[in-house]
Amino acid sequence: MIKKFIVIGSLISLLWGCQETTPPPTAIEPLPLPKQVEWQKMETYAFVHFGLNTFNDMEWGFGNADPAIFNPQKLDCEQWVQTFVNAGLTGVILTAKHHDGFCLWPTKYTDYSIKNSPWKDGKGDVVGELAAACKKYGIKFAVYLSPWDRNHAEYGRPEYVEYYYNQLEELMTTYGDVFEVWFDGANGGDGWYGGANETRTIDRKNYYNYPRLHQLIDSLQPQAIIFGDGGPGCRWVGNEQGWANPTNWSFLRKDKVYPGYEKYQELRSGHPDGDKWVAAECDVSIRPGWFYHENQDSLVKSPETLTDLYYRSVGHNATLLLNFPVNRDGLIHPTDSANAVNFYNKIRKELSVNLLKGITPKVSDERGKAFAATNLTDDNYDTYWATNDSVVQASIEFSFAQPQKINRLLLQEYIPLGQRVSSFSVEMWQNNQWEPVVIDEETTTIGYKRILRFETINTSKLRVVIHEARGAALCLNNIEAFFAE
Ligand code: FUL
Repeated sequence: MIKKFIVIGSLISLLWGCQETTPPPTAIEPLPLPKQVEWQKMETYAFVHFGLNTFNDMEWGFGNADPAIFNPQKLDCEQWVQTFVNAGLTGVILTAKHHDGFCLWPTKYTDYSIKNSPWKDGKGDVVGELAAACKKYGIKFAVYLSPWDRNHAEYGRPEYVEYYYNQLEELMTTYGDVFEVWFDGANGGDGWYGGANETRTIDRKNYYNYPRLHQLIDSLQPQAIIFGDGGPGCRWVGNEQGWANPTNWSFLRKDKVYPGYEKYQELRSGHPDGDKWVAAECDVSIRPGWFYHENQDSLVKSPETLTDLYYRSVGHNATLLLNFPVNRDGLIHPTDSANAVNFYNKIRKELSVNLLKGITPKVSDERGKAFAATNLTDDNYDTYWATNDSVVQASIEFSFAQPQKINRLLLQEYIPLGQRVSSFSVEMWQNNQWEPVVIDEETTTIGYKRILRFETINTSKLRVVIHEARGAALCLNNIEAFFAE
């Protein structure tokens, strides 16, 4: 008898052991680098446009404005950063140099900088002050260094490219870690160019020797994500309004998308057959302009508009880069801070009580204990539910003790193993049967994060049905549902 128990016992532990060692699903390329996953988790972060344009009431300075006009009386980078922290923004990207060529740090490579402004008698450093404020308040810091330079006499010639590399190197070695480096796509055209006052066009694909630039950044700041129209770290989303398409793959086709690429559809949706991982970043200004203009004080985006953009950026598998035009005093205008903070509070309120927390969903397939359905609701990013190989259609069903009002659903794929889902739907239990939840956008991709908004339903059961996916198995790490009043 005892022997029998021992045999059964060892059989059980053998089976248990087998389950424990079920290997994870094979990763499906293209894959994000670990730093791209960390970057995407930042979700919302700030942009700051500030410089001579602020004092000239312009968007694109010609490159000939006198540095003497740069004289903010109350500049306080801590005020900016406190606003960002209160608005839930996890980092900030500063226009260290915009197209007019004026530098917000005392670079040794040109006189066209704050060194020659009256601000702090030419001894100030906006880049340094902002980097220090970010450190103090615990958010990340990054820079925008415009490739186009309408001030520089050599712009368009090889000499300017060397100058540009020197500036970049200076920034990358003086101010500590940056999380991103932003390369703008607007390049070449008319400008001051040291007095030549003419139009200069460049070959946008080759002039800057981007591969060399990328190597420089990788060697000095290996954790930094490089932004560009075609990446390589993250991509422009093809509009400056702060939204991505609901169908949004984090892939692009290698070498097909380059600075100045004009197929916006591909930037907005990625490419399902892309072979490199370049997730989208949605940039938008809280005001109509990127730079401060007093006549836009009444045109600051409302918390409601920003909330809508959040759902269409972060909720569409992208990040949201929200710009603050710092004013002539050197401060973020009170309306901008109030709206940004109220936006954050609104999002937090809408997504505060996760109705699925701790519920173990009933799933149609499960890869074994390490990949159990409980991983979908355990609040741990790195545990995920997975299906067995060759199972890409599955249902995930949640039952509630009492009917629940629901109007938001948040889904996440475990992207370290790739982005897979290409079609899914949501259903509710109504009149003793499953009925579709009406969602007025495509339910195709999920990616790092997808958030759906829909008319309030009242149901005792909710299920997500996955119809199609790339690769041989499904890997989702999180599902949440909310009722936003
Ligand atoms: C654009 C620039 O031309 C704008 O001035 C702004 O910096 C925006 C973020 O990118 O391409």
